[in-house]
Amino acid sequence: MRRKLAAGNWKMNGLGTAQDELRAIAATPTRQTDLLICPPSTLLERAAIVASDTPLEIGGQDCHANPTGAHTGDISAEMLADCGASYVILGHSERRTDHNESNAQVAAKTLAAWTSGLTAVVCLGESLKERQSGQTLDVITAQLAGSLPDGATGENTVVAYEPIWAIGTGLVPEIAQIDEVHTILRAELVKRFGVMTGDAIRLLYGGSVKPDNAAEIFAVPNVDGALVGGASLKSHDFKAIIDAL
Ligand code: G2H
Repeated sequence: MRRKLAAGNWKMNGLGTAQDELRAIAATPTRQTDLLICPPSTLLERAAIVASDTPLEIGGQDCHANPTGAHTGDISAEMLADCGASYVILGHSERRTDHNESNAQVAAKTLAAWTSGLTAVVCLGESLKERQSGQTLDVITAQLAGSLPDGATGENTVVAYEPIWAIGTGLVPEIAQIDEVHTILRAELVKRFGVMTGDAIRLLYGGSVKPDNAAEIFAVPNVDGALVGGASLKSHDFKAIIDAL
């Protein structure tokens, strides 16, 4: 039985005052649900202090594939772990677009995350053009195959399906479209990693998840939670999404 995961991706948002929102999120009663917030790296250490002795886990939003070195502005998986992170988001479409990240680079970063004991939240999703031209399933299966190294398990990996056209737009795929993609992703995971492992890897949906659409999305059988952007910045909204899980 896969545990549900409510994950917040704060992207490039959050100053010191955001600790109040974190405190409120950390105090949410969770039952069967794991809670994760990925703040900007400037807030990681403070977030880890707020989260200590609570069910809230903290994660990074990216890491370098190397453990150390001359890479100005980058952060290694080991540094994230040193700050108190236990997860890292990798291959988010904003990184694939803004920083030209390839599937191979995402796979290398995923290996680095595992080496440092972090759980990788590996993101994938099709563009609107790919959706409209009927390429969605080919695109997401290729991204899954290329972005996940051998050795993925239910402990070290979470996969997040985020259609690019649904990110921050308020647009959400039809439930049948989410179901179709998650069913294919589950089948691909089982085919590659075997039934036990393929069934254990959690599949999140991401892209304009809000309190008013969360319950319907979470009712899809292979949706094990959500990767939430805008609606994770306000504890009131994020709590409503957690409650829908
Ligand atoms: C998709 C999501 C968080 P939002 O990027 O990963 O953002 O919920 O704002 O669409």
